[in-house]
Amino acid sequence: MTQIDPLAIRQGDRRALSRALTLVENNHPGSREIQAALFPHSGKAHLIGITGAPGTGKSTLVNQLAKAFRQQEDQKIAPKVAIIAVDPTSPFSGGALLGDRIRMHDLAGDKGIFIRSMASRGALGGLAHSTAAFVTVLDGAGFDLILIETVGAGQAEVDIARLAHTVVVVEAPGLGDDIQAIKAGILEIADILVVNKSDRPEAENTARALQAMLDMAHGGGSLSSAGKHMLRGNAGTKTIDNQPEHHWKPSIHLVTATNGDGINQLAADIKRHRIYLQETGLWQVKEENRLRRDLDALIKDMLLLQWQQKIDKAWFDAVLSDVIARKRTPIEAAEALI
Ligand SMILES: Nc1nc2c(ncn2[C@@H]2O[C@H](COP(=O)(O)OP(=O)(O)O)[C@@H](O)[C@H]2O)c(=O)[nH]1
Ligand SMILES: [Mg+2]
Repeated sequence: MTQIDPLAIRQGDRRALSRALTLVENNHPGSREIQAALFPHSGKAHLIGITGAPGTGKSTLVNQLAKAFRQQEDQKIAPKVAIIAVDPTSPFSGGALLGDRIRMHDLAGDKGIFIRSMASRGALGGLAHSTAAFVTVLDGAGFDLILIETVGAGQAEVDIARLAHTVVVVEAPGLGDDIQAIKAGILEIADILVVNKSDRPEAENTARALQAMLDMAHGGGSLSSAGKHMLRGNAGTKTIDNQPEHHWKPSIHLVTATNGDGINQLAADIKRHRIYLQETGLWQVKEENRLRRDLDALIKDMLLLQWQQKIDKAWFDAVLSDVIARKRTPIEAAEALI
């Protein structure tokens, strides 16, 4: 096994970082050491989940957001931005999709942006688990913002979204019955909603339909369609100086990822959400919940593994046969086996 120096990773050695992520992705034993070395330095990054149906423009948007975060005017030092593109459909293990290759090229000139695709294939312990491990490494490596792009389809993606401090759900007009395609579950986890492709005429309708769904879900609020940047009520215009809001109201942003329209406002809103979380103490709560879930999941995995190693295979098969023959209920069987 090749040694990777965690210090080199912390000092910005991109090659070392890439290799570390490959070890993590393959669940290589060497990845444990790296995670252990970087974990104490993690817990600082703002984790931002970007989720939505394929083709809504997530990758294009993430690209633009990364650039916007690097260039925001109210900061002395440009933050370091990492992008994790989780693609459950990608057959290329660890490799980049064509589109991702193109955007890697696009962002290649900026050493403050690191981008990495992750395919689900070969991910031991599930996609959410590998994504969490990726996040630990990138966070510990000193990235200030970590954008996690994931297709908003199933439970795994919801789990990934739960990793994030801020969840951005992306919609776009003209993808069939798009509003119907948004499951209530995904709306529930959205901190910020984006209607991308606002260069298309149907975008306003998509935003309006989304707003109606939001109003049903959250109650109250009014639709303000002034300009391309729609915000629900006045939540977006309020500054969070000494009066933290206790209820975050998701706002809807109309953006055009291809030309950057609305991206700066979106970036600012994401930042505003981070401040909101920190000022209300929710940041810490989320952090604790996330680590607790991680720990629970690991304990479950480990206990199951230990138990599987001890159990008499023939006995297990006999009990399973009883269940199949409907002679025992699964609960009775599990109790007997444990
Ligand atoms: N018209 C228009 N097309 C866009 C916009 N953003 C992305 N696209 C296009 O939509 C397609 C899918 O984009 P991509 O970022 O790969 O979507 P993803 O599957 O959600 O990651 C590409 O052809 C993009 O060029 C936009 O704002 N307006
Ligand atoms: Mg994509």
